[in-house]
Parts: sequence; C-alpha cells; structure tokens
Amino acid sequence: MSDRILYDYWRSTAAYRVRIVLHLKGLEHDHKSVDLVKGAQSGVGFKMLNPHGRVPYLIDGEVGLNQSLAICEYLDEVYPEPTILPGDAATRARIRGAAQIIACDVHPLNNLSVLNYLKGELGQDEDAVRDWYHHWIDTGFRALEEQAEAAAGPYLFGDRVTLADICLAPQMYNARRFRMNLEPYPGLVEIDKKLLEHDAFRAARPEAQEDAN
Ligand SMILES: N[C@@H](CCC(=O)N[C@@H](CS)C(=O)NCC(=O)O)C(=O)O
Repeated sequence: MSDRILYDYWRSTAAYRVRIVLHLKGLEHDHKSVDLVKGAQSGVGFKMLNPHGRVPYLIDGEVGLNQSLAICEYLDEVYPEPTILPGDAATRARIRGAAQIIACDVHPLNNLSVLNYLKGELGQDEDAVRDWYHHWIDTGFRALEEQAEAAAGPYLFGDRVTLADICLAPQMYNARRFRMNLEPYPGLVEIDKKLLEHDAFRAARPEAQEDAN
C-alpha cells in the first residue's frame, strides 16, 4: 500500500490530468474510485476529505490536495523530473495559459453537475446539451489550434510534454466521447495522436483504469 493515494474516477477529465503526471514522473500510487455517476462525490466520507465534493483529490504522505492544476504543479515542484513546466518565465506562463484555456474556460462549463443542471432544472433536451458541450470545447480548441499550428512539435510547446498537453489529451478524449467533429483542429488531432503514443498518457487513459466500465 502506497502513502500516495489518488481519489479519482475513470471518466473524470480533471483526474485524468493528475494520472498523467503521476505516470510521467514514475510516482507509485494507489487509486480510490469515487463513482461520480452514483453520487459518491457527495457522500459524507468523501466530503470529509474534500468538502468541495469533486475529484481529483490526492494524498501524498501528510499532504492532502484538491484541484487538478494545483496538484499537477505541486507534483512538479516536489518531484521535478521530468518537469511539466519547462523554459523561461514567459514560456511557463504561456504553457499555463494554454492549460487554463481548457481547465478554467472550457471544462467548468461542461462538467457533470453543469450538464445535469441543464437537463434537470433548465429542462434542456439531449441535442441542446450536446450543442452546449460542443460550443464551449470549440471556443477553446480554436484558440489552441493556433498554438498547435505554430508549434515546432511534436507537442503543443515543442519536444517536451507540458502541462498544456496534460490538459489537452483528456479534453480531446471528451470531445470524441461527445462525438464532436475534430476536422477543424488538425494540429490538435496530430498532437493528440503523438501524446497517445506516450507511455504515461496510455497508462492514464480512462479505459486503462480499474474502475472503467
Ligand atoms: N477545477 C477542478 C474541477 C474538478 C471537477 O469538476 N471534477 C469533476 C470530474 S471531472 C467532478 O468531480 N464532478 C463531480 C460533480 O460535478 O458532481 C479541478 O481541476 O480539479
């Protein structure tokens, strides 16, 4: 049993980011599945740990942390090799900016509780919810496509995997899951293909998780 435990769910986009970083840095860890479909995130047990009631939540020895970007940056500071924030201050800020397009501007509008609110309280049908989902991904992907086309490759910021790629791959998974047409973003598709050849990304993908169903 490891003293590093990731509370996650196989289909959680935010937890997927943390899984990639753990594998990239070769950090041993155990998983505890929080079944979001059954509402386990709102259960007393999990909420005692994380009052925000969301995954991921990471325990690293004495340290307990929520929020995927905060966890990824914590892991990068404490276990710096290989870094996910390479380069000078300006480059690191650009990498964070690209990551935040997904993590702050796209994902919060498309997470489970938002979709349930649209369907439930606001009475929207499946087509309207899918259009909403695609719309917010499109706004983010259009901006990132420019970065992808300017990149020397194979990844968003050159030849090293960064926090931006770590946010991109899970969002591409979601876009495919919700049957989005990815033709308008050929640069992102190309980068995602390369990322999925990377061992850390393969190990972290949803279907490779024990709680996948
Ligand atoms: N900003 C948070 C978002 C966390 C989040 O929304 N997690 C989702 C799964 S991807 C969740 O736990 N949703 C449960 C719910 O909406 O009830 C992060 O990056 O960690």
